[in-house]
Amino acid sequence: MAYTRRDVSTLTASERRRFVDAMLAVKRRGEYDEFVRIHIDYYVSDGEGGLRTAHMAPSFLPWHRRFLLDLEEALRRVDSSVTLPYWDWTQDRTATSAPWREDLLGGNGRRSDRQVTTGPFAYATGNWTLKEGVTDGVFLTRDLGRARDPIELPTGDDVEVALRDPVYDVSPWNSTSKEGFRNRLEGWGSGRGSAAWRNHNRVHRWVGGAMLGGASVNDPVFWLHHAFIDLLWTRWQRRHQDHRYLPAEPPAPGTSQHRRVVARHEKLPPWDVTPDQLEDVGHLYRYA
Ligand code: CU1
Ligand code: CU1
Repeated sequence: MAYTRRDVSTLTASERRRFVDAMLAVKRRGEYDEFVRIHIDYYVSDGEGGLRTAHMAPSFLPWHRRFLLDLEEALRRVDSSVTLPYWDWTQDRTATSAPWREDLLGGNGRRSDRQVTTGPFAYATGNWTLKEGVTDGVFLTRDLGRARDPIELPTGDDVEVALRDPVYDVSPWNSTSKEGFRNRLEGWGSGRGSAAWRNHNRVHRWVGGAMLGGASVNDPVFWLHHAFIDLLWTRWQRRHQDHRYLPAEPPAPGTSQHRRVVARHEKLPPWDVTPDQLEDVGHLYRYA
């Protein structure tokens, strides 16, 4: 039977504890750092050659959908009552909102070195030492709201701009795609400074610290953020039922995106699954 993913602000004290305990168990078993490693390995940008699957590409949404399912499966092997909560950052918008509770993800990083020193993922607990990263830092860092150069989380209106677009994605299927739901949600904009960071990208910026860059999985809020992104995809699908994942066919040989993006019926590495197979997951889970 399908299980339910809940808004993090509605979890009970015991649900929060079970989620945290399962995360710590997955970390202790060494599985968590494999997720960090996979995300780093698949952090390929437009400027690099080769196939892009996780970011700056149409498969941004199905890639993360499958990635979340793998982590959730690991959590549920520890405790079958656990599901991934989601963080609705259009509602929970401050550095003391639901995700940042002491008994959930802990709070902001301290001033001097941005080290997270509160909650279950603080370095001093000994339970959350970073092993995989793009830097050698061993402790989790956050800079909620970016103290030195403040930015705001995306609003409901910002999300609406993305949800309103009936077309899933458009050529050139990368970070420069000006239209389409995928990039409006992934959030590669044009222009300088923080205006260029929209929706999904802007949230990574707002959290700061470990959430910047390829090793963002080191902050457990990664999963809560991407669960909300995944929920928004289901809302878009419900609103535009005649529209589907694009491209339906691989870009033709000789065009710039040939072999650079995954079409609807092509395999989505590192899994043996296609975007088509990941469009309907209602038999696995639903959102409350
Ligand atoms: Cu990602
Ligand atoms: Cu992300």
